[in-house]
Amino acid sequence: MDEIQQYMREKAEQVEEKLGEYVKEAPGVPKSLKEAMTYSLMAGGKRLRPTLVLATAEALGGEEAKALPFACAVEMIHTYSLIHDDLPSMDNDDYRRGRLTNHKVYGEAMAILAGDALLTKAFGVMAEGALDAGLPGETALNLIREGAVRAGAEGMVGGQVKDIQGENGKLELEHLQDIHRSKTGDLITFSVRMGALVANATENQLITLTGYAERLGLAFQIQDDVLDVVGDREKLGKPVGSDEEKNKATYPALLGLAASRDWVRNLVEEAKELVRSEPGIRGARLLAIADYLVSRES
Ligand code: GRG
Repeated sequence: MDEIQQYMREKAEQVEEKLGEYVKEAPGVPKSLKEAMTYSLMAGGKRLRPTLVLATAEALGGEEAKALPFACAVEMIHTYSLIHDDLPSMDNDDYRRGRLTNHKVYGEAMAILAGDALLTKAFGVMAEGALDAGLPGETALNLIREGAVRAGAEGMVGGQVKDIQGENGKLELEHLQDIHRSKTGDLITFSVRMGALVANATENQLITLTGYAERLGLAFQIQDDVLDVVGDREKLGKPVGSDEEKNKATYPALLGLAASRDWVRNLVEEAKELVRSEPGIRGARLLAIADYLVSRES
């Protein structure tokens, strides 16, 4: 395992330990709800978003302990979005992170409520984290407000709505990018910005790191589409350029596989160049995470 994978595993373990504490020490929570929340929260996953919070804070010399609650909060928001995305009324998926989806185990009502509870908890955790870290009141409020915008109707939820409305048809590139900017990009950008804000980033550093995160978010999504197409071809034996492949709203369907891969590489190079060019960022880990995104297989 190379250094960055080792680093990501370590960060994932740290986050998981803290997440476990958050759900365990929850007095007054019905046992069944706690179980459903814990089931999805502790189901593994890459923990990319929390790792970005921690790596960004670290790159600016921030204290990891202060960033950890924010890392956990974004993973709670992400997990809620996955639980709801899998519901029968949305993607109707049976498996997620290698195990049965939340609603398959606990029923639809409990899955909806577990997602609701995780989303709400995330905002409590951010507020608590800001108090414990002694963040200036204005910084804390701005951060929490940004979370509401990026996770909500103007961000991830809005992106999901646009995605649902655009389903079953080929979209223009601009439209596809617009969906992903909010559906997946906003939470990734928020992760990096939280790490930066907790570590007292300067205005210029914040702008630069936002640019890094936006490129990373798009690269992540394109790469996800590429992996999907390659997986369908290799594992399911679907033919290259099948109608099904061409009619999906994905980057490979619009641009072809080679051009999609080139785009990912270019975005990652741009993201890395931004980090390298900004004074005061010790960004080796951020560069390595960007590289990992291009090389990841799942
Ligand atoms: C239901 C409000 C609401 C929003 C859902 C994020 C999302 C929005 C849906 C997930 C569906 C999906 C496959 C989106 C593409 C982005 C993506 C690859 C998400 C999965 O994130 P990973 O790969 O998952 O980081 P792990 O399991 O590793 O955390």
